[in-house]
Amino acid sequence: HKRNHHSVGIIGAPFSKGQPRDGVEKGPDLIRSDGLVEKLKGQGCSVRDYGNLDFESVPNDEPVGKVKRPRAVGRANEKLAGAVHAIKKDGHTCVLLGGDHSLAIGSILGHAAAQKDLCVVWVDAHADINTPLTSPTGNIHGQPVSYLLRELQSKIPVMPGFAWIKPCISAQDIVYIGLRDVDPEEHYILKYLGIKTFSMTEVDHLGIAKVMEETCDHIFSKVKRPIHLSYDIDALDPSVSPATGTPVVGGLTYREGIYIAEKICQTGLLSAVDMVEVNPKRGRTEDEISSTVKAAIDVLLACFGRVREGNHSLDYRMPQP
Ligand code: EXY
Ligand code: MN
Ligand code: MN
Ligand code: MN
Repeated sequence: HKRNHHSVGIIGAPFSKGQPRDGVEKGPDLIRSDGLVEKLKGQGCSVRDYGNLDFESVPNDEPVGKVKRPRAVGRANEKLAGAVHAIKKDGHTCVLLGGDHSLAIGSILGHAAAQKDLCVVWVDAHADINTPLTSPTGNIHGQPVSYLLRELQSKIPVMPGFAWIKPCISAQDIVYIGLRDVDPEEHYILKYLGIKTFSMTEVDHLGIAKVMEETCDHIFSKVKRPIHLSYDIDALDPSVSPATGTPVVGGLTYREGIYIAEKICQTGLLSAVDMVEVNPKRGRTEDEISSTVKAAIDVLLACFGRVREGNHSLDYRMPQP
């Protein structure tokens, strides 16, 4: 089976300053401690764990307009972009363990630096496409897509820590799945740019199988290209993954969440994955934390060849009586 011959490079980013809630920086170690590396190896992947990035604190990181902690977020992402670029140069599919979703800035820019013509599948309850000027909260985890899109470049003010950022994707290169909490300004941007979105309404209407078919039709409309999967655990319903900073009712079921990852894996074009917003401090019980971590790990395992029908090795022979 070629299917499971994935070479995976894991980078942890224990970073939380793209949003105000403590605990999301514990995501990488929590996901590792539940056996991610061992489980990936157990399903036939080769895995290199590049460890965690270490982010220096940034003094005097005053807001710029509404935007909170721009210098810390900018620098953390610059560092992450370098790490992701290096992991791609080493030939791996890159797995970013977050941390909050502001990290998609560095993850996608680092990926794009190594890999021309990538496309993005953004799985999230939220669109994360506010500009610094439309953001209702100033939290950068609600803004990463705005920095990445060429079409929005003229709407982005100059900010300290962000000078290195050059947009690397166009509006037609991103598809959203799972949306159900979109700000009015974000909705305007999505419509104005004609971005392909599958909100929970489309998931209900079409079913997840058709959503994935149409997602692939959209991203591969011209040519097959590498995929960056940016997976916010809050895309799943809070009954599955409650331990996250901004849970929203009415989300993807566990099965829909896994199906997305299985289908992306089947394309053979998965080139990088972000798994973000797992926050143990937002779980009210141990069960809420472990259910969230398990969902995150199961999505990642499905990204790298795990299938629910089960599998067996080619040289298996039944025991003779
Ligand atoms: N749209 C809101 C904002 O911009 O602050 C909420 C964003 C939540 C973002 C979460 C991580 O996906
Ligand atoms: Mn997000
Ligand atoms: Mn979200
Ligand atoms: Mn197999």
